[in-house]
Amino acid sequence: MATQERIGCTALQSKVMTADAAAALIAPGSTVGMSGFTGSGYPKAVPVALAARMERAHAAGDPFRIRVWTGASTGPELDGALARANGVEFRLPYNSDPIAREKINRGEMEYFDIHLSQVAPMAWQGFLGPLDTALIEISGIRPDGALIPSSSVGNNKTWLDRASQVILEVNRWQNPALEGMHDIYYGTALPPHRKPIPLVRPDDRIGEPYFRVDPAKIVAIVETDAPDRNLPFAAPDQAALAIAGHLIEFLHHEVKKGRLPESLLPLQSGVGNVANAVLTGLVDSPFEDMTAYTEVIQDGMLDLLKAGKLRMASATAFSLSPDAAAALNADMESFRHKMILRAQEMSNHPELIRRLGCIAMNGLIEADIYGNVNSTHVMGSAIQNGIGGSGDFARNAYISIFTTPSTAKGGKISTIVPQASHVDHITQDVQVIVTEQGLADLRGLSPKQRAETIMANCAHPDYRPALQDYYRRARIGSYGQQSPSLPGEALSWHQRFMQTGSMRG
Ligand code: 0RQ
Repeated sequence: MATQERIGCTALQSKVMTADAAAALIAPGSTVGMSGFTGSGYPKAVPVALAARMERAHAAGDPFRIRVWTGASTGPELDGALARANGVEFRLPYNSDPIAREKINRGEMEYFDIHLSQVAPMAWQGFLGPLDTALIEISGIRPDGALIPSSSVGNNKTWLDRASQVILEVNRWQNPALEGMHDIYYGTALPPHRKPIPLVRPDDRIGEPYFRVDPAKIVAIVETDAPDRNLPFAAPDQAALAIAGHLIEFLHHEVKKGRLPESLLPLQSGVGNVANAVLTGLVDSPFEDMTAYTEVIQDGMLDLLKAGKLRMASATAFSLSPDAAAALNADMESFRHKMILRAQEMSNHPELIRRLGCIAMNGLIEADIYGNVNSTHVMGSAIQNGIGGSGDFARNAYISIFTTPSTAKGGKISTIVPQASHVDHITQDVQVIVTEQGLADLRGLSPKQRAETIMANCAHPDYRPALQDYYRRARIGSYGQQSPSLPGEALSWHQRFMQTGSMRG
């Protein structure tokens, strides 16, 4: 009975099997394209069964590892389980799973970290190799065989098109009212056949609500009933509230100057607690009729939708705390027409971000005094998560904003440093930096003007004198005076941290 409810296509009902039986169809050494984006819509049963199979194989002396492609981060039942089983030889893109992170940083897993908008086009270009299996969570199958997406879209369309075989997880936990919320655009192509994408407002629907799939490729369907797993957001601390305050004041100022309309421009908000605090802060702002063209809909976006401040939100996935996910599920009908989920190559498309004029707001690990931003590597060599969509948005946004507390690790690290130990976003892609200390509007400034503004407005007072001392000496001793630097000394702050556990020395 339940099977017929969610799997409307009778011809496909004979493909229903257990997760163990489906996992047995995945070959060692093969490449699997998984659904999943920030803890939403990832397969929850087959990866666990596959991990158990890998552990049995390893115990018997048979190496069993696969290559994993996803949308972005997933959940513990996928990245955590496979990494724990030592079952991933290669992974792309964005990862936030702590076990996988540890394996990557120990050199036991290869990790290809790319802009999220580029994953699907690169898969089509072919240099990543063939895709053997698509393992995709959906919320149902229609009588005509079309697939109803679940709580993330990610790269699912591409995996379904490219894979030799398809395994589906039909998750009954996903709300049936998700049907109709998605917009799957089938008009993409590789050059020289690319055409302009006909989307001019965040609200535009340009595709269809379902995934197409060749039914002959479906080798297994597994039924599940398991929740998405995203972590709860921490209540915003003083630093997050101060950052939100500075940022909202800046947006006011831009409206007053006539550089932004009163409804602002489509918002993009990155991951994490600070990003969520900024969104929550906008609930009490005077801005009305706002829109979001972003990657993920997090708790703060729901608050804005509920408050009627946000007219609509376009994204590729939900990234909701368990409480917010339950609230959304309980009230899906009233939210449904205000949200659109698209493939990540659309939600993050440079052409669309540039056309719409998004206001991009992303977190960082460290920024240097010139405004080069490191979003990914701790001490220049250990991956934290990945570049995610931050580059897609930062380079193409109308205003590119980065937010961070001015210190990390209880004050032992200054997030403003003489030279970034790794650069993801060059100075040209970084227009505004905000810490709890203040905001640096870097637009139209030369490198030296940027350095003075960042040190004065963003650095923590405990580190400001040392930064200013370094800069003063660089103004004298540097080889050139466009971006004064003392290369021998610039990374000494990181060395000091690695030797003593603090940048203070
Ligand atoms: O680690 O929890 O072990 O202490 O980094 O830092 O302060 O909790 O900040 O959650 O906002 O994440 C850049 C990682 C910030 C995130 C980053 C340590 C810090 C802590 C997290 P602990 P916070 P956030 C679109 C946008 C790239 C992808 C992106 C990110 C941990 O924003 O992944 O922008 N961005 N996507 O202690 C050493 C420093 C540090 C540091 C912070 N300078 N040195 N450790 N940490 N600064 C969305 C998607 O793409 C899906």
